[in-house]
Amino acid sequence: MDLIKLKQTFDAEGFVHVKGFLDKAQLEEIRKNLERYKIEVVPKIESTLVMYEIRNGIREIKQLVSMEKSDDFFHELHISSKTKDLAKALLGDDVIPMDIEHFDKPPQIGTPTPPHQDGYYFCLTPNEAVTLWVALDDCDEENGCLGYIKGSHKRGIIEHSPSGVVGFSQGLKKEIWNKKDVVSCPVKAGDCLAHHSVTIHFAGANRSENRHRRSLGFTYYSVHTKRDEEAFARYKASVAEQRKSYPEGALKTA
Ligand SMILES: O=C(O)CCC(=O)C(=O)O
Repeated sequence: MDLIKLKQTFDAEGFVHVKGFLDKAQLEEIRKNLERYKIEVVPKIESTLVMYEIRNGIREIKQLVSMEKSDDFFHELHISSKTKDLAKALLGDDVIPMDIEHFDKPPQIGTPTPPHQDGYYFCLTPNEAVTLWVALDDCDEENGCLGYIKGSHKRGIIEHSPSGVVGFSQGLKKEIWNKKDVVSCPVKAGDCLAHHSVTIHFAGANRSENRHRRSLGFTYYSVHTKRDEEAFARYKASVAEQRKSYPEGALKTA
């Protein structure tokens, strides 16, 4: 991995595609532990940490939040040099590991991810953070790969509004970008897409017959940033309010 080149692309475009970030054995180990986590850990954790997609009588996990807090394997992965060194190189700073989240778009029922900036959720000043989105399946436009707005990390944080989407509570309502800057990012299982916390990104629905679109998102903040506690409290209140209108079963029952 040429970290200097990756940082140049990250700084210029707000995201970068790292091909073959995980080797076959690492990918298999993570997939195996994800399945173990769903069976052993999910039944024990609080309901807000597990979100489901529900449609046509089918209910499947769509997101698992803060996995590093409830499980040693994911905790070790979060602080491992594999992911942390990439985050450090891209931000050009020491980093604090914040969160590991699992995202799935189950086949046929996985809904779109609204366009958003992670930084709107993080509420940091300055907004210096990175998400390493590591694909656990091959992803393309049919099963809902990520898309980015190239260069949008230079625009600062834009006002979001409640989206009503389970797990992505805030979104950008209008398309306030140029079509030529939209980059769709198909990836292979084991690849990593790294995006800056101010980069606008989104994903389509999973329209495939039987292909899951699983990933892990590793979030790291720069050590030189601070959370704006007032803004964060407003964000949390909005999430809590929206949870009341989530469909029955979208969160795990205790
Ligand atoms: O997986 C997705 O659809 C969205 C992921 C995302 O928004 C993120 O990792 O910041």
